[in-house]
Amino acid sequence: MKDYTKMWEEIGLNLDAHTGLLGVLTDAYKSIYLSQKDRPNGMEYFDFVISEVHGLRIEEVYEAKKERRKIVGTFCVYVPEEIILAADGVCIGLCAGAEVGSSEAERFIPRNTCALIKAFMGFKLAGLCPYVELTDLIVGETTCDGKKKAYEIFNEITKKVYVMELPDMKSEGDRRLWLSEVRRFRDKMEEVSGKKITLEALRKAASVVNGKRKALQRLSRLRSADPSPISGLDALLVNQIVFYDDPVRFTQMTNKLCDELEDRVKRGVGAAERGLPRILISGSPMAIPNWKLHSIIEGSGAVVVGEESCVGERNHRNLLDENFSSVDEALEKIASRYMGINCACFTPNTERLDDIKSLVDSLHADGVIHYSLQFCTPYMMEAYKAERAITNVPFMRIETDYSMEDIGQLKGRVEAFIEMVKGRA
Ligand code: BJ8
Repeated sequence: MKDYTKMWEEIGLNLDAHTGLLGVLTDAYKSIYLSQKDRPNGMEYFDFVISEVHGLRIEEVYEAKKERRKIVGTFCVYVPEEIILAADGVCIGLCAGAEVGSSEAERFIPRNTCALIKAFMGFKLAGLCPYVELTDLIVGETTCDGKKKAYEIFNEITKKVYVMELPDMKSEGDRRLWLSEVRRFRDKMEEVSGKKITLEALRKAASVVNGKRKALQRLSRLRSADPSPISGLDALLVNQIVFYDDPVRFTQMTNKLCDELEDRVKRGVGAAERGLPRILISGSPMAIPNWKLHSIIEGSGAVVVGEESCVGERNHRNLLDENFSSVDEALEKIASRYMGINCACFTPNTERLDDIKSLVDSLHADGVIHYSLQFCTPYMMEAYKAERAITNVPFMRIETDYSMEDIGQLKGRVEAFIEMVKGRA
């Protein structure tokens, strides 16, 4: 790997801690990812992206910043990427998937906060996220209470946070509120970038972002085959990388991977044997490098065939209707597309239960593991309804965090669950 020390210094990272973090990440990647057998060749690109996660991509974003493009960081799939791209911005999902800087974070937020919030605070406070340092704007949202309140503190620390108000329900009034928030965000992006968002720019952005979604939908459909042509770990990685890779290149490389997977499906070639128990994971998002649950499940003789999660289906399930002929109409379509994301922060949220059921059917899942990050109240609570909704296949709830302390206990539970799934076959 090229020496990026000078760039990291310029960006203001904590160099020693950062080197340590990259070392841990590289070791984890080798043992979890590179040890897998029968991986598609198309994963080489994604391996490369990971090897350059704090290198080449940072360099690209840094270059974009020097060219005066605005760098916008996000933590939620509710933030409309199309508006950021239409203002010639770069949209980046910020680091939030590893147990980093927890003690620093706990000086500002309670110990019993979900790992994702603790991580985004921790990455910043420990000087370990190059992306957050490069941002001109960080866009938060009023989803769960933890995020809402954490953004207030995050703004004190970074002075760059802008919050979109997401309603709790989906009535007509709520939809109007959300549309007004989408318009306000358009105004904000125009102000930050100094560029007018035009119809033409929105059309182009819509096509780029839909391109990514279509490629991911294709990947998702291919996982319905038995044997699955790709491991759950690899598919998860693609769904994580979409949040920070260059969008056009990402789409090309994901489609190339899918071409190869299509061929594998035709030839009956899989990343795992035919007939292995097929598991759908549903619940809280798994930000990179959170590979914990997939690695336990796939190390226990099953294959993960889908993620009903924001790092997964909820991110790409709905396309934006590109049939608009004015900026205002585009904003209406954007608002309505994003309102169709069924996050547990909404009440009631029966649509999510329908999504889980439909994924069990379309992906031919033999079991559902409901995954909640500890202290993630929306998903921990909604697990009750999800369990009652899924009546045709076994269902198990798991609550965990990013630490490795409970690995032994989780393995025991997952193995017992997989045995039960096999027993029903
Ligand atoms: S649309 S799931 S990305 S809010 S894990 S911080 S919910 S306590 S991340 Fe999410 Fe947007 Fe919803 Fe998706 Fe809170 Fe839960 Fe933590 Fe969470």
